[in-house]
Order: sequence, then C-alpha cells, then structure tokens
Amino acid sequence: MKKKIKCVIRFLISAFILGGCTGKQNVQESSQLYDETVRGDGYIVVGFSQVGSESDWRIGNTESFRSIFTEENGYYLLFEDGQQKQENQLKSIRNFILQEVDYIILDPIVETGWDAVLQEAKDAGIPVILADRSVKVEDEDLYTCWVGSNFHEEGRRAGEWLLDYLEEQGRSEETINIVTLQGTIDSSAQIGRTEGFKSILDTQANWNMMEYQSADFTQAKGKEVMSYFLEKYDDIDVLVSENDNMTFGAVEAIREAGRTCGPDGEIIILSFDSVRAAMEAMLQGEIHVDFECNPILGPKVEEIIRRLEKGEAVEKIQYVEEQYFDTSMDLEKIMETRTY
Ligand code: GZL
Ligand code: ZN
Repeated sequence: MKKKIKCVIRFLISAFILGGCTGKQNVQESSQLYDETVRGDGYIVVGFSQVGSESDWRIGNTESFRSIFTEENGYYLLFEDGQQKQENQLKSIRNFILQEVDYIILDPIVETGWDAVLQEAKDAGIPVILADRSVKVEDEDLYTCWVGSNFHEEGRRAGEWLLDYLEEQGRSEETINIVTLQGTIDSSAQIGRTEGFKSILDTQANWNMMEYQSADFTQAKGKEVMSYFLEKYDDIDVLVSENDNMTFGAVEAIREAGRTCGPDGEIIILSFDSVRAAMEAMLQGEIHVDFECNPILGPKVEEIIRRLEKGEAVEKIQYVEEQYFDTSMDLEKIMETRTY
C-alpha cells in the first residue's frame, strides 16, 4: 500500500512540475511514469533530456539512443524532447530526480546555466552523463563524463580544406568574401565550429569574414538568414554553414535569388553533419564539402552505463571518430557504408 501512495504522490508532483511545460512538449511521454515493478524487475531506469528534433542529425541521434536503451537490453527509458528550450530541459531533469531514475543523460542545448540542476542531481546521488553537446560548470564533478564530437577540430578541418581548395583553384591571393550561418549560439557545436574555422581564418589576410549570423541549426532559419546575406552582399565566395539543415535552407535561398553554388557556382559551401540528404546534395553538386558529426552516440553511452554498473571508472572526455567528405570522393560508394 505504502508503495502505491509513494507512486501516486510522485506522479502528482511531477505532473504539477511538468504542467507548467510550455509548447507542445509530449507531456504523455515527459510525464510518463514507470511503475515500481520496473525497478523491481531489475531494469535500469534512464532519464534522457534531448535538445529537440531540429535537424536530420538530431533525429539520427535520438534513434541511436531509443534503439539501444530498450527493455530487451534491461533499460526503462524516460525520453523527454526539450523542444530546443533550456527551461524544458531543466524541468525534465528535475522530473527525473523526483522519479529517482538510476542515470540521467543530458544533451544540453547551450553550455551555461546547468550548475544548480546538476547539483540537485548530484545531491540525489544520480550520475549525469553528457552526450553530444557539453556544459560549462564551476565544478566538473557535477557530471560523470561527456561523449561527443571534437567540434573545434571539425571547424579547423573546414578551414584547412578551404585553404587547400583555393590553392588548387589558383585563388590563394584573391580576396575571399565569406559569410557564416552559425548554429544555436552558446551551443558546443556552434562554439567549436566557429572557433575552429577562425583558427585558420586568422592566418589568411585575404579571407574576409563579412558576417556571422545564427540560424539555430534549422532549415527555415537557414533560408531566412541566407536570403538576408544575399540581399546585403553581391559578392559572396564562401558560405560556412554549421549544419546541413541550415545548408539546405541556404541552397533554397541561393536558387531563389538567381545566384549559384556548388563546384561551378559563385558560392563554395562548406557544411557540417554529413547526413544522408547532404551527401545527396553533394552528388547534385550543391555542396562542396561536408564535415561529419557522428550522431550514433547511444551505444557509447550505454557502454559507459554498463561499466558504471560494474563499478568501473570511465574517462571524463570521450570523442567519437569523424571524417569529412567532398565532391572529389566516390560518394555513392561511401553512402553504401553509412547508416545515417
Ligand atoms: C552537433 C549537434 C548539432 C548538429 C545539428 O553535435 O549538437 O545539433 O550539428 C544539431 O544538426 O541541431
Ligand atoms: Zn569574390
């Protein structure tokens, strides 16, 4: 009887907290409760606060968690879509704490503003594993470890690639006018890609970064901001777009403005993520090069939880392997080997 009351009280509290959730958050899933028997049956209960569903990359990333944190594998997954709002993620984490989950997985939309809630998780004795993006906190002990991409390296590689490409085209001395579509400001992916590319940009006196603007990693905003750039600048040589969905929007804007992109076009496009649709766009000749960002993080996080369950130590920072693809490669063959 006591357990039943506990379960009901927990439900009421978490429904109250989530009741304030804004937007179309999937309340059913976010206030989903697991019955005590779930824990009794030996399941590991995992609360996962995901950024949102803003891009093809994100969809692939979410799927990589859903497909491994299954009941067959001994897990009960509480999945919460943050709808790209930090306040939703903060509510989700507090809900997970209330429900006394065994682990919290957090993909933080931005790097700052997490100290208090991570302290609450620590006080509740719940380990937090960061996946994909990271956080800036006073005390690094507030999270167990982080798994994801080396975003700075992705950006630096993009700068290196452009250097080589312009060399090949005999344009090393030319003034190169560049615009950048940035991802969500203060997200690890945006910070790393912007700073990584800038580490090469700063060495090239003839590269002229005309403007940075965020388009929040979405296709719609990518089109909107690129249209603004095309209105404002009649000579754009390079677009650096910090994810493929913003690139898809930018290509639409370029076409509608009657301008051109791709290997024979006016605008050289460098993109990030390397999702399938982008590989196809490269085959069409719309994008020059794409820097992979591996979304398949679920299995890596699951392996970490298994090791923690056995009392093993885990490395604090764990990078995933990544490469890049450009139109000089056999993209059709490469695409056959990829799962996303
Ligand atoms: C990068 C990830 C970014 C992707 C975008 O790891 O955080 O967020 O590059 C996604 O597609 O929106
Ligand atoms: Zn030019």
